[in-house]
Amino acid sequence: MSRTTIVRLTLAIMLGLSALVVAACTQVLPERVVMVSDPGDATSNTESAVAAGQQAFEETCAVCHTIGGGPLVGPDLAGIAEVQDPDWLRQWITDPESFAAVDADAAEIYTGAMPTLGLESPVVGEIVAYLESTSASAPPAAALQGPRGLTASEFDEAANVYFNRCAGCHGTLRAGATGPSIQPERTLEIGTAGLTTILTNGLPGGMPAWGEAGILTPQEIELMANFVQLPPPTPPALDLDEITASWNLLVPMADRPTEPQTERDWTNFTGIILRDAGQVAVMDTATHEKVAVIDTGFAVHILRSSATGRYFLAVGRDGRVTMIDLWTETPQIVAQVQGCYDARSVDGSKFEGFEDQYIIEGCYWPPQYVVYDGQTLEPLAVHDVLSDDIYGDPLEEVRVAAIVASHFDPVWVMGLKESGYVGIVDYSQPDFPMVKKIPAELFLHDGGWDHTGRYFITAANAKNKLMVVDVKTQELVAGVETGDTPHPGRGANWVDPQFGWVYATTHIGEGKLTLIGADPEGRPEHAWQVVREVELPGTGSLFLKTHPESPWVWMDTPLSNDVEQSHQICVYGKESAELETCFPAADHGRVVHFEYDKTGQEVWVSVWDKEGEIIIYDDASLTEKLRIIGDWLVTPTGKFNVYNTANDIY
Ligand code: DHE
Repeated sequence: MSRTTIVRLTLAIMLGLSALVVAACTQVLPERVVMVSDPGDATSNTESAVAAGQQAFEETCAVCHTIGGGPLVGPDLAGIAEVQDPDWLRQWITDPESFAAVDADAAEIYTGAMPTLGLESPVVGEIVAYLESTSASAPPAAALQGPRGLTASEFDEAANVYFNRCAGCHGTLRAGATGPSIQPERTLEIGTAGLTTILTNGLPGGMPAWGEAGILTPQEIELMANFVQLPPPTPPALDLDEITASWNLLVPMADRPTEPQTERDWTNFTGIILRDAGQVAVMDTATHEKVAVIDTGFAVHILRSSATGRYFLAVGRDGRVTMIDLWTETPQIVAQVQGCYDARSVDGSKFEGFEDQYIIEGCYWPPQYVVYDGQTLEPLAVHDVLSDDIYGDPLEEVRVAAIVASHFDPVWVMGLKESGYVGIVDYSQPDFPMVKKIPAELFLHDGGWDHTGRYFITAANAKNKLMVVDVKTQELVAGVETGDTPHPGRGANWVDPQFGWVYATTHIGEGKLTLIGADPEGRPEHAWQVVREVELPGTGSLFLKTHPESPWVWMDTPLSNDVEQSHQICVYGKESAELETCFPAADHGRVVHFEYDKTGQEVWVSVWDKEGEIIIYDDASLTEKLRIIGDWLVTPTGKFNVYNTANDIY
């Protein structure tokens, strides 16, 4: 095999690999890296150009590449100019995507992982000059700098930052899922300097620019660059006795009202998560009035409504479940419990005869689910979910992702992220066992029901697919490739004029709304296949939402690299089957997540910011009705209407 072929193959493999491992992470994304440099005599291969090119390389390219230090996210580029001429390199570095469209060599290695960095032409020239000065046979660059020892308090501080900022994407044990594995085998290869650059500037594909965004200080970045090269601490287990010890029944059943004490239509209340305040605001949706702001604890992630709608169930990233009673004159907490150290999902029992009887919490850590009494949150059972993945690879961490409650069977259905199984828990059986594990795909994240409530549709982020599970037969029926990192939230269901019932998702990694056929009985020829793809301006979409009474589908792009796009809302017309409009909804924060009122006439959207807002739109005319602002609206994210959430209307 010629050296050219070897280098090309290495490039192809490494870039392909990086596309996989640099999966998107649903938090703050880096701004595009733009080099600021004095162009000087840039195009000539002079010493000063080489020196400037080396500096530019270290500031920009060294995030993914080394010269003589071995592959990182991308290949080792020592001597690359011996196989690709300078003009080729210049075009590749300037705009790899456009170049791949016209050049066969570039097309062969282009996977989308190499970003367009927005470098000015003289800077590109300097980098090429530097690459030309390197040689494949040159002695390797200085050895990578490994981690320094951390004091016990530094280690604890780093573990805390890791939990808050990193664990959601990279996993508690750092084995990766939404983001790549960052266990020492990999991080030691990158070294302290490379990790510092990555943590500061982010990576294309979703790694946030923690430093650039001002979220982590340089000291914290230094700490984290060292911490992630050391073995991860072993997180503790949490057994039923410990969970029971955390249980706090604030209002026993005997002291609760037997009928609603409020004059308001509590079935139309909307709960708003005030993420960084650790609070939930309960709104009277009909009057737009704030009814209560309730302290629920650290970084509340989602709310779900119990089957009757009487209780809001909040789950925080500290694994705490909070039960809020909406029948009291003012909504109030009636019970709290901590079943996990880290969690994202909670739901109630919804099958007839079991309404409000049980509650399930899915843990990110430890790998387990916990079942509680549906009125008091008394812990009843805890079950381990750790297993090999669907391909037989052993795992040390399996996180419970989305959970949905069936309306037709006494079961909860859950995505088991790292293992790729969909688990079915039967709550009509003693001890609430997982009765079935259906192999689906890696790594399962969010999802919801189809329009009939028979099929659970969930995103397998790492494979760019929606997986469809028939909960009636307890079988996987399809895996549909939809685009780069589908993120449906709970998804959206409606009748398409040509294809009948469809289910839809937007994507984190590309600007696209994808509709799949979802009527296997009426339209089997389209079932579980992509029937429409609609281009959206901007990547980084997290949520879409519709309502049976609405002609529209609302979509956000809060994680777009483009600040303007992170402020926008896009609306798709169900009847026209076209993108109706995209418009800026705010001039600050990130515009995220939609919820309808009970009747489907209003849409509420959050401006996720310290100075947060809730914007209320008239759905029919797409016009703004009201903008709620106030000191109490700190980082509003998800919103959950009682009626829509209890009845799975989306
Ligand atoms: Fe979420 C749903 C996990 C980041 C807001 N989020 C979910 C679900 C999971 C999940 C598993 C499905 C729960 C269910 O249906 O039972 N989210 C994660 C993560 O692991 C991730 C990527 C990183 C993390 O560390 O948390 C993440 N999520 C975010 C955000 O950055 C958001 C925008 C704000 C936040 O709270 O951090 C966010 N996630 C939400 C919301 C939902 C959600 C609002 C519920 C959507 C719905 O309509 O039901």
